[in-house]
Amino acid sequence: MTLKLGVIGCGAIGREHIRRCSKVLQGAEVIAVSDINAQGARDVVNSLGLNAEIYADGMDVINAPQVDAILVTSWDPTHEAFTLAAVAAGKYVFCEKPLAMSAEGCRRIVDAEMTQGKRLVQVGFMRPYDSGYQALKKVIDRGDIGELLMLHCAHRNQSVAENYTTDMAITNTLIHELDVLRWLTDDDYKTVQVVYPRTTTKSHSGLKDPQIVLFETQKGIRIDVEIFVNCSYGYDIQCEVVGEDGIARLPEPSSIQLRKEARLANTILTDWKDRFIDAYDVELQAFINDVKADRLTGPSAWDGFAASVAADACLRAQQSAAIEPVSMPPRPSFYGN
Ligand code: NAI
Ligand code: ISE
Repeated sequence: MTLKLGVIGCGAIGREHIRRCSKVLQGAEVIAVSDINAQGARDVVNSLGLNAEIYADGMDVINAPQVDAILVTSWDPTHEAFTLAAVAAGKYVFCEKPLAMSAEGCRRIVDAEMTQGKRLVQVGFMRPYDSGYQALKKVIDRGDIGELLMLHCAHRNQSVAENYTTDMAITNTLIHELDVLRWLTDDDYKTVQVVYPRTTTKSHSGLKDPQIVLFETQKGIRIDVEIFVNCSYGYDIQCEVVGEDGIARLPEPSSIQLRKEARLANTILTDWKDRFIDAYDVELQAFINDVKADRLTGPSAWDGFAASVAADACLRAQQSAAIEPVSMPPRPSFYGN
């Protein structure tokens, strides 16, 4: 059976996910789309030659009886309402990060899902599907570098739009690290502090950029994450894990090495779409396969909640300049151990 998908949000990642579900992946077709920018929705349907109905309201996509499962790829603040509606309709939903704008919002989704009695939500945290992060995790889990002591990480975007604000560095960007670093270290955050170096002249007014976020985990691992969203030179994700027996680094994306004019050069990617292109394919193929098997295994609503608990503490730390506690409640047995 072909899984019939409805997609809410036809912007940058919406178009990418619609393309991959329609042209690259197996077992699904996009039969319904919606965007508050109706022209954007029409453009994606026409450019891909899809036979998909265009709805004015995302809620109508969710409630359309012919739609089996939902992808939420609209702006961050809309995620909670669409995901709650999909869960209430008993439909599987893949929701892009962040799951909601606060831990409280994520908790409402967790509670709604538990009331339904089965996992219905997968969050679009794609890094655990990236081959580089998987290799790094394998090295850590095998004990090759011994007990973990420190992680040094960076999330750099070439530039961001004028509407990107200082708090979005946490809720929209760092949220990827908040998820993947919990997964890598198999640990939860205990405290967080945010410090600001001088701001780059390439930032727009009102955006403090870069920022450094400093964590201590429950096991006492220290993590520093640089978020630098106007770094100019490229899209660059770094992660170095320091253990007591050695150091492991996230591999660089492969690129041709060029020797020319007395220089040795590698290309640095500039766009998140290219950096994680394979990981997005794998995560959505896993979602499609899992929905067809009637059980989800990817990043859960609880993972979305855990990342948002840490994000809330980071937001407090941005304001207070103090070391803020991160209080993570115990995981319900519903979400496994
Ligand atoms: P975008 O601004 O390019 O696209 C968002 C689209 O959502 C726009 O076309 C907008 O008109 C539409 N929209 C907003 N509210 C809506 C509503 N109520 N109903 C229907 N459509 C609505 O943004 P982009 O970059 O595509 O991001 C979309 C979401 O995906 C964000 O939540 C973002 O955090 C997430 N994202 C995730 C990435 C990842 O690496 N996993 C990468 C980029 C974005
Ligand atoms: C964007 O929404 C993403 O999710 C990208 O992966 C991230 O690098 C970027 O900072 C966000 O704005």
